[in-house]
Amino acid sequence: MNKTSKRALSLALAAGIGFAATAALSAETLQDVLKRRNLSQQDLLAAAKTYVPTGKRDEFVAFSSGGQSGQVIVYAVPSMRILKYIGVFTPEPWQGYGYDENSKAVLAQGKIDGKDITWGDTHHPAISETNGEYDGQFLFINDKANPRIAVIDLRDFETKQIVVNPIFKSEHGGAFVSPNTEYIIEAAQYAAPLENKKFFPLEEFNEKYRGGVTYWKFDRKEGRIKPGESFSLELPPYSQDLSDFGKGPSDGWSFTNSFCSERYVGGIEKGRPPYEAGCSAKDTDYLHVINWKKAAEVVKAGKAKKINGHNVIMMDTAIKEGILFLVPEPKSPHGVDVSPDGKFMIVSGKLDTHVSVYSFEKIQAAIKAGKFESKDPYGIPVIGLKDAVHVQVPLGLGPLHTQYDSKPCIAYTSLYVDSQVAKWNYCEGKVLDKLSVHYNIGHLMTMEGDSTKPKGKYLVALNKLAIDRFVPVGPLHPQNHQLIDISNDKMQLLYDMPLPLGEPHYVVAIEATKLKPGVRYKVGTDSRTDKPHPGAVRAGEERTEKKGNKVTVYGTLIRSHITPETIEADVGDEVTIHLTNLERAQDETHGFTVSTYNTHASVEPGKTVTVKFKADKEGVYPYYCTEFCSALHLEMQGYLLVKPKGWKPTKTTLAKGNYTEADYKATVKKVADTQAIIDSVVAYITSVNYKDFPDVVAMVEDAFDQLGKTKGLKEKHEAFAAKKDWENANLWAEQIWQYQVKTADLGLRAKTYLEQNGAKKIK
Ligand code: K7E
Ligand code: CUA
Repeated sequence: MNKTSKRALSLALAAGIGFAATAALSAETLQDVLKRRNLSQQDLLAAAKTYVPTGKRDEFVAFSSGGQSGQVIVYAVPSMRILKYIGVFTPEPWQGYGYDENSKAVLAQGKIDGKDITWGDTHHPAISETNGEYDGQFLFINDKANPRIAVIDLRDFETKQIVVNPIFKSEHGGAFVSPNTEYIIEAAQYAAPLENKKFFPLEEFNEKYRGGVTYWKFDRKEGRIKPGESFSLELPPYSQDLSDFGKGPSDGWSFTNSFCSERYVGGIEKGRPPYEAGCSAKDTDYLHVINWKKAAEVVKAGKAKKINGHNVIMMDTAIKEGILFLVPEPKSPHGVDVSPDGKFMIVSGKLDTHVSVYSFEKIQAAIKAGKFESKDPYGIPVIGLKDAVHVQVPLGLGPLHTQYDSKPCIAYTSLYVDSQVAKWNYCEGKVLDKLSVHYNIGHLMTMEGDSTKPKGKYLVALNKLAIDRFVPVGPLHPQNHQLIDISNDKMQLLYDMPLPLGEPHYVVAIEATKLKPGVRYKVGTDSRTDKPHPGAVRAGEERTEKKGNKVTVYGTLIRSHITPETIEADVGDEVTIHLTNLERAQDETHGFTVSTYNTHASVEPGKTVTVKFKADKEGVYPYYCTEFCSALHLEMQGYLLVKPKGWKPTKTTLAKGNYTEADYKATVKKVADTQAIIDSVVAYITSVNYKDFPDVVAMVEDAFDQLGKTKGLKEKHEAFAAKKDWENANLWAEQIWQYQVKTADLGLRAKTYLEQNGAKKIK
């Protein structure tokens, strides 16, 4: 019997209720539940494999692309509980993303030709790597529609940077990182002229339209991409698809597959066969094999051309320098995935039943021997398929993407048309197991499954269609992420998770223990630049300045008040409000909004955020804290007073509350009673080994911090009482009580925590 049930028992006994009676009242056996809910033993097993009881945590954290939502979705494996949405390319009100000035500055980096682009088609997230292993420091994600890439810092899960690709009009083959995150790769999809705002008719497609691949230089120390040190390769106008970096023996090389090497231009409305026919007519397309380390040297040697201010290695240079090769791949391929040991590249043919396993060793041997079967129309040497392939394996209909197991040679490939996952051995070319999924799987993901050290255990199938899996919610269905147990020979389907926020193309998962996010910022930090915020102030330094038609507020937030509580402006003024959250306690976030001015800030402990607007409407506008932060959260409020031109006050005093001496005395008694409760809680906490619990130590610190704010208030209310000013005397005494309530709240939370986590008496 554990402690809690022992305690429950003793309470029950104390209350005079027999144990048997309690059991009869509450207990339904496992068998009863299985029967009532119509569950099988297999269901029970699946539930046991995914259930994470309260107080326990998941083993892996998954970062899913948010598809058309332009965001990232964070969920946990195996419970499949959603933990967070991260605003990336799209404004996200909860985080104030796009509603405060600091995050607006990040979104503004994603403007193209001066235009705001407030959505994104996110496809492939990538976690930063050290020696080919996930290190949990940064996350990158691409926007296919408007060729951009974003950097998210995993210390606070916030988007820090958006960079626009200077030469592409679309971008599908990113983000994938090199084994030490020196570069992030991004490949174009729809060929277009590389020079901005250049028009060429489709008749000049073969000559003037181009594809390409971009290598973004990442500065890990600064946590930002360096556009000036980044470069691209001009590629033929094939539809470059996905990419992957080599590792181990293939480190220094990258691989980008392609489709529509037919270079077909459609025109169904003019009676031409459509793109889908013209782009899949040939039996093979091309895998691009690129020596990126040498390409970086070619750029350093000044052999790149500047296009739109960006370094581009032109195809003829790439051919001359020996950094670009092609290998045929069957048929309308999708996905290229390098094996954990870096020896093989696996490519699926969407319209073929095979996957092709390319051998890096064979590719290198052909390059060294100068053994090419032909050249493509642009003069790029083509290595023969048989000179590059290790094995081709028939897996099923519509193979797309491949992920790896912790066991050597074991891979999992998604079969779109078959709606299955195939488990197979890529060294020997043998199919081992197949499992049906629901329905039409796109990507799939194993734990750290594209790193050098996959963790095995679980696989998530990212199904494009859900059809009948969930309670219907109208014609637009959620996506279905299915969790699969891969720890045994046979795969077992465990769980269906609806993902109702866009089409997540890809997801990556990392061991939860590798993530080390903070719980607070250094006081006064601009979280979007990671630098001190110029508008930050400490307690007691709050002020409002007015210069001409500019009102600037340097304010603070702490349970449960906003300083200042009134902001005055004349109509037409530009109002800038800097707010610093002075809390140090974990999870004590305050929000801020002003009625009808379309602003919102999420101000986590230590953060400073700015909201700014033109007070162009005279009137009275409440502002308030938007996070339920404390018992008196609803009172965390103030007024923005926008005065009409030439307005003069006629009444100069505020209404009084008519408090009496009796009210004052009642409040003073309430304060004394509450102090007695606090004292008893403190006595308990200090009687046990609370210092062994860091979370409790933080709560105790915070509690004393709250209590410390009552300093001087007793003298204040007593001085007003001596003058018989019962209003001020009573309200200042009430303020003491407010701090006491917060102290008691924290103290009780700490006490409960200690009781539930086995604190021991020390005296
Ligand atoms: Cu949907 Cu990776 Cu964009 Cu395949 S891609 S499914
Ligand atoms: Cu602060 Cu609600």
